[in-house]
Amino acid sequence: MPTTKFDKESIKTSILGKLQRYNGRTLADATQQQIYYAVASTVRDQIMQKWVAYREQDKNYQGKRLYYLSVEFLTGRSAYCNMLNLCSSSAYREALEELGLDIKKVLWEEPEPGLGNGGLGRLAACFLDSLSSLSMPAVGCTIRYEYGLFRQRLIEGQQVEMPDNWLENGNVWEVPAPEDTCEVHFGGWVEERHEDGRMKFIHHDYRTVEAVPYDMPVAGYDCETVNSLRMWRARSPKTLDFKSFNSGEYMKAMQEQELAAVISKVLYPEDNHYEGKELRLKQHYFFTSATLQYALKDFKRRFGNQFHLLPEKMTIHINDTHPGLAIPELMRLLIDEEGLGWDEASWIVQRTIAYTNHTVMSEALEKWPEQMMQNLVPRIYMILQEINRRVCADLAEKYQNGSDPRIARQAVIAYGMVHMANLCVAMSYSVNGVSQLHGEILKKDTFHDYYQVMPEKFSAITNGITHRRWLMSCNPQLTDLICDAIGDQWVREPEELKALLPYRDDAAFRAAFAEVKRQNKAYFSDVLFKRQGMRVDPDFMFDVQAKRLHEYKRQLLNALHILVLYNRIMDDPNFTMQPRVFIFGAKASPAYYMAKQIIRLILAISRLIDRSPRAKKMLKVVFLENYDVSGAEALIPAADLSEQLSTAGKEASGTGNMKFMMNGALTIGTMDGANIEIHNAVGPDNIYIFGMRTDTVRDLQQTGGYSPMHVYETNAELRRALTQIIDGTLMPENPAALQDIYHNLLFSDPYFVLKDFGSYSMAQRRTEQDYRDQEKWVKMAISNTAASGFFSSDRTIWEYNDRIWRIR
Ligand code: 26W
Repeated sequence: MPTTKFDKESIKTSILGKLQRYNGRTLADATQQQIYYAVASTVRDQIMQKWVAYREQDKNYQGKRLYYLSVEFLTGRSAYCNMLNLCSSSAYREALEELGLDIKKVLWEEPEPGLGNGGLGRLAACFLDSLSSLSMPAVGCTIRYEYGLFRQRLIEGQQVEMPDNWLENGNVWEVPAPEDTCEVHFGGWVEERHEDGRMKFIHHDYRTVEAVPYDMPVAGYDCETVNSLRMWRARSPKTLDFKSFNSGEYMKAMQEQELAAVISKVLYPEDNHYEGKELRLKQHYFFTSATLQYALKDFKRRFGNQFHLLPEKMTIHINDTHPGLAIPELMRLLIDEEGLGWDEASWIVQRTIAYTNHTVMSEALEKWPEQMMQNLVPRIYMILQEINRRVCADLAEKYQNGSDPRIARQAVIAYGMVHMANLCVAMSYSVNGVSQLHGEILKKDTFHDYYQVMPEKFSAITNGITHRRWLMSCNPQLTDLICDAIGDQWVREPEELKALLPYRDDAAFRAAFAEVKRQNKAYFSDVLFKRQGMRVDPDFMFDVQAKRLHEYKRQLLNALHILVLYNRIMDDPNFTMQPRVFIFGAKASPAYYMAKQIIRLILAISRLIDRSPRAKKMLKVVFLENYDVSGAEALIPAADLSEQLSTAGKEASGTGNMKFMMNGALTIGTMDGANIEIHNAVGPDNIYIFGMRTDTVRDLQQTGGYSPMHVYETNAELRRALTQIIDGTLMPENPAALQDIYHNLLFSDPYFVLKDFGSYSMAQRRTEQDYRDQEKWVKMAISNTAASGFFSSDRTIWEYNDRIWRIR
């Protein structure tokens, strides 16, 4: 490992100095929080030093810059990863130890920014870490939500949401950049005027919201690059905009002023489910407009009015369609503010914007009512109309038929709705899926019509995760073990982890590998105790499903299988099994009724098992409350088995699957998303694949030939488990409480839970047998870690750069 650049003595001195200056305290008198703040501030000092130098050099940068726009950046805590990337983590460890402090305890004080729901937001955070570590000039752009994703509590067997006031005690990592404050305009109306031989568009009576940027430094690993995550906060203008309001509307103006700040108040908790809330559209336009104004300002500083250079000097990458208004906004800025013509502006936009799709779930595709768009952003709406007119005209010409049904399917505006995905596909130069299968589905299904007319835009780039956070930072013992065995080349070239493969056959290495896993289990148990006063036995097998709660992810398959195991134990006094704890981590969207019911079911199963002295010797169900990045960092290194159960064709990629395999967990999963690529990387002997394949699912869906009742009638164990959902076994006090789950499975089962149950259950039998053979199991686990290098987001970022961005 690269040696530390900051010695422990100076670290100690600066920590004590900060406590004295900030708090007027000695170490002995300081609270844990004050200590955290002092420690983090010393790390920040180091980053600031680099940041200043990097920015200085960046002033003369003439190359391309990437703007990565995402409505979510789920960064997780920063302190430890920053130490790691500054190559000071061991110096800090030692320094804190010598001060009598436990580094883990101190860093536990850092509030976690929960500025994301799940996969999409966490991916953005991994990408930023890789971009900096690979020294690519990039800016992450998002909203500085005052409240992140809700905190989940489990009360009386149900999820309860609490506000996440993460900024309560300040945020050490952010630096405001008031000089880049800009205005975003909403509402009003647009005057069209002929002037100097061209059309001019003048926006009147708009409401102004100020966008104030806060930057978080993102230091690359052992390099000089420090990129920024720019988070925009909404603020009311300090003075009333008297030009926009006539005096009679003073009170109304005051009220609207109040409303401005609401825009960056809270992150929407929906994942893979779209609701057409106006405030959400405001959020999207707010941060997109602010970002593009800033990007254009930077471009003009570097290249003046040479707008034809724009595609060469910046890429605006939009993370799903949420920042898709970047397209009309860039048109607006170029036409209305810079005086370009439509054709010129559109030429630029179509070479500057790149789009990644992250889901094929139809209920997640964004569609905004035309009327809402027109009221909220009238000029943007006009541009969308013109884009739509031209897109449809082009298609009519291509199809040689103005009423070809494909035109309506591909239109940007149709049946009163603005279709964001169509806008993004039509106007960006690149459209990519996030795994190979997902890329194929986009071409075959989701964007089939577009693929026929512009195939060159489409590609697939398999997601990745930063091995710096998801191995080196969360699993330091395994990191040390790997380095002892194969050196540290893999740190820079993660695919070199494959050098571990021969160590499968080294008994001493296997023992050490198993010992690390055991310690991680014990550590997780401590964390669980700290978080919710529970413990788990590290001698149990850890079987983990951690991800957002969604029917397509099929936590139900797992839950029903646990019930079946419970019945086997209770029915047969001679039945034994390898003791196993099933650990769930999952937040349900507050308005997603079925997802919340599934949480109730899992908690009821947990209680049922705990009531039986015999069952609980072999079986336990733990629901990790408030699953977040920190929870994942403790849980994933402790997992033996990783549950990746989505209905084939539904999970675009998955990234949790990659984190588990990297930390030596085996996967039980369907041939879906990146599971397929994990299967290819580790080989069929090191993974448990079950269930229908995509084509079978599609056939069944299309023919409507699936009958869950038929499965119910033919599988007695499953029938019994299903009956227990409603017969009072699970909910003695309220047997009808979970009946909707029962009915949904029996009479609809849109995600084929019952259909795949038999196959899943057989695969679980194989995990049981293999786990009993510890030698075999550990060999398989090592193979997984050894094959995980491909899933580093460094590889993903190289691919984006190679095929889409071409930054350097
Ligand atoms: C507008 C409501 C909404 C909110 C979030 C719709 C869709 C989303 C996200 C696109 C959902 C999401 O996080 N998708 C996940 O993206 C990951 C990163 O690419 C993939 O690994 C997951 O498979 C995919 O579900």
